[in-house]
Amino acid sequence: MAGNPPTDDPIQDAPSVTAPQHAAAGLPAIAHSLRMAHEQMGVRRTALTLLKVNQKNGFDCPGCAWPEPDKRHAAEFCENGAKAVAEEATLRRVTPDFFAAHSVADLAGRSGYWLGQQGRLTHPMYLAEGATTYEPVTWERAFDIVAEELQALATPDEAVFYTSGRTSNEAAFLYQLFAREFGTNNLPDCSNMCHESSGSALTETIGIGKGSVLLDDLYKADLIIVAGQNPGTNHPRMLSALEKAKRGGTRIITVNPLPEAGLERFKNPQNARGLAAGGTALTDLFLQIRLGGDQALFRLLNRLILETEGAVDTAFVDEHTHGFEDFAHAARTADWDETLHATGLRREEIETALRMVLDSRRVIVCWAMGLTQHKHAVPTIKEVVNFLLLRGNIGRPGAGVCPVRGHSNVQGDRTMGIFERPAPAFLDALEKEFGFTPPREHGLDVVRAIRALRDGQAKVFFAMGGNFVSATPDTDVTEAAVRRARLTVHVSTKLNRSHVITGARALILPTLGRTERDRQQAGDQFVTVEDSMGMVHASRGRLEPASPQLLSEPAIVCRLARRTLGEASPTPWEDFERDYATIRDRIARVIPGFEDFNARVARPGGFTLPHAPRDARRFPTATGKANFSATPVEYPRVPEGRLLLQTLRSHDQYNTTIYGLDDRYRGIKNGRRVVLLHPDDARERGLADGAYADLVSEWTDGTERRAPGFRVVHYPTTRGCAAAYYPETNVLVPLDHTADTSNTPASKSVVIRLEPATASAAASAAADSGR
Ligand SMILES: Nc1nc2c(c(=O)[nH]1)N[C@H]1C(S)=C(S)[C@@H](COP(=O)(O)OP(=O)(O)OC[C@H]3O[C@@H](n4cnc5c(=O)[nH]c(N)nc54)[C@H](O)[C@@H]3O)O[C@H]1N2
Ligand SMILES: Nc1nc2c(c(=O)[nH]1)N[C@H]1C(S)=C(S)[C@@H](COP(=O)(O)OP(=O)(O)OC[C@H]3O[C@@H](n4cnc5c(=O)[nH]c(N)nc54)[C@H](O)[C@@H]3O)O[C@H]1N2
Ligand SMILES: [Mo]
Repeated sequence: MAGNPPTDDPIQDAPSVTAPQHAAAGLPAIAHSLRMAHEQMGVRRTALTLLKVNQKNGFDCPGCAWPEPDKRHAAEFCENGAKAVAEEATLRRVTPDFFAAHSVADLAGRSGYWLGQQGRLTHPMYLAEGATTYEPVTWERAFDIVAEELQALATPDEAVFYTSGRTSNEAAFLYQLFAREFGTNNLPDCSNMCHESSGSALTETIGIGKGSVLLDDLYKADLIIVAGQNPGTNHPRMLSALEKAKRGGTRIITVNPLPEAGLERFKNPQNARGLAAGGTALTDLFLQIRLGGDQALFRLLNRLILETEGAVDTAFVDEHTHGFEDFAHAARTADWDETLHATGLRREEIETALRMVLDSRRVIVCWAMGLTQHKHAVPTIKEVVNFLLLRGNIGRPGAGVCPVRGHSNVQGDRTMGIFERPAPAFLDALEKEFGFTPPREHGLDVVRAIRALRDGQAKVFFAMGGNFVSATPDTDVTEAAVRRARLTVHVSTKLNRSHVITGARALILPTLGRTERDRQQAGDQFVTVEDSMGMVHASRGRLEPASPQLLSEPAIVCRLARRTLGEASPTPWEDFERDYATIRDRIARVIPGFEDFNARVARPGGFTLPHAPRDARRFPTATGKANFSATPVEYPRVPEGRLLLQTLRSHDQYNTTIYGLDDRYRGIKNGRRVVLLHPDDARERGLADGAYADLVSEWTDGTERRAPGFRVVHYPTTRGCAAAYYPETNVLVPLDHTADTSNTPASKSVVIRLEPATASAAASAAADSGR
């Protein structure tokens, strides 16, 4: 039997702390994932479900976007993939009775953890204007309400259509088609908060906003640099790939303010070496950088490469690149002392790294949120590209850029046109295929959408998945903004805070998850996804849906489109709902690389999308070459007595979904309101390990934001750099604190001061439990 959801809430946030671990996975990971799976699904369903994850005839893990190896294990999942599956395949249910028993105000006082643990949504629910509880509603009435509000808008640009990254290619393609036929490019997505900076930097420099390596390249690399990423928690299957690379002789440099256990040593639960013996040490060189110091680090490496006789691949630079001279001048004149100070490293460490780079013919740089969520994230990633271009490390085996994506189909959603700034060629193709005129003006990204809601310029907020109010910055501002909407609509699998911070009217539309059977008139359907390396493959759910009322995401879009656009729409929405193969036929005609989509995706394992720099050293940029960038080095300046805070994930969460209250590898148990501080930074402030402090962020306009009652943990982080979990700390991130160009919230670089706690930890957890 599965266990019951927790009844006590506000949660007792009472963290207990032991020393951080130095290895990830191993037997405890298996035990932990099975325990969580059994709690949610019971024993039988656990066995049935987990064996289907990431198999060629199974479903794509709803966890991360890391690709599957060609030769699969019987259990091709990881501890955190198992938790993601258990969350979705849980036997717990949120029924109309549940909503009758809990008013919206009651639910708004609960923690995100408690809300998520209540189980799967079973019925479409409606909150009428002025009502205090959600009531069940028919699908027909629900679509009428949305259509009514959309048609009442002064312009289509008063609607916002948000997407989270789990949505399949088919659903995403239909959703953007609907939004554009309706008349707006307001298609913000979670990518705006995630790898937007990577997309911006890569498009400008190599001509395509995606990574240039395949899984096999990792095994061929001489050196892999993992910067700003914690794969032990967020991409655990990447550790198997790094282990395999290591055993073939690859060396690894890790760049991170925190010593992350998974990168130190990996005990692969899929082999005897990992289970019985000590596992594999992964990192050869750990560069414990200051937050935001990565551009400076790569600039110094670049300067040293330029100063080393014969180190530059001049043949590649001459033939394939543009802007070398300007860049080389900027790098050669980089001020050593200041740039070194920005990294927080010693010169010897950088020289050691340089020797490893010069010893390596093939180099890959992997990165995630530690690089993308800074004010100068785009120049930072451009400097990484400079570094790779210098030695010809793009467009040959074992070398390249590897931005490691988050959500399992976030990359595919972009490919399908979920983007507020679509390329003209994409809109031309839509116009030609579907015979309507898509809007050309750029739409709103996440931060701009919040401003538009705040200022009354957006009135209908529709979300295809995700948890908008908890994932976005500046919680108080964002919640107030969303409350100004006429209508908020969420297509969701599980209850979350965005369902209870509503516009005047609100709808919850419950949908199928990846694990579930999707039956339509033409028979059982599958959907497709694209992983972080541009591989497209099918995903087929097998479980009976959580409730007979659920509609699939494609069906929801098709019905809403028919109801809203009416007879005038030239699009065969009914056919699309009946048979998803007809959607793929259209995708094949609109999106390059998807030719013959249905036939190619039927092959086991799917197919790889073309990538000009990777495949042919062709760079589809404005200059027709790969562009060097000569941007000035930036780094966060921290006023006297202040610290820089990064907001990150614990081991027991999936973004805003909290699986549990432990962060095992970091030695934290039973609580999330912790702040990790360097012991000297803590002592200077008179804060013993176990003391409680408020985090107060200071913004340039003089405003302050407070997150009360965090337990201080003395932790081996870089001096001056603190860390605490998101989403609890989103209240501290100002809406206007974003990356240049990409407009991504700079969630890894928030200036804070610490103050002795104003209330006891339990009281502040309770006060703040709604987050
Ligand atoms: N289990 C699980 N899996 C997930 C997710 C999840 O929440 N849970 N989320 C998914 C999503 S959407 C995403 S985007 C990814 C996120 O994957 P990650 O990017 O690994 O996630 P974060 O926890 O934000 O970790 C950021 C890492 O960068 C480091 N870092 C922070 N700032 C800096 C810096 O300035 N420089 C350097 N060099 N390092 C820095 C931090 O110490 C930390 O190790 O994971 C995906 N997979
Ligand atoms: N401070 C700070 N803020 C951050 C970050 C950070 O590092 N620090 N990270 C940012 C990043 S990288 C990201 S990607 C965003 C994440 O932002 P989002 O993608 O908006 O948030 P999630 O928590 O992933 O969304 C979880 C919800 O998705 C719904 N869901 C799950 N599966 C499905 C499905 O199959 N279909 C549908 N329709 N719904 C589903 C469930 O209802 C669940 O409650 O947060 C960002 N915010
Ligand atoms: Mo993400």
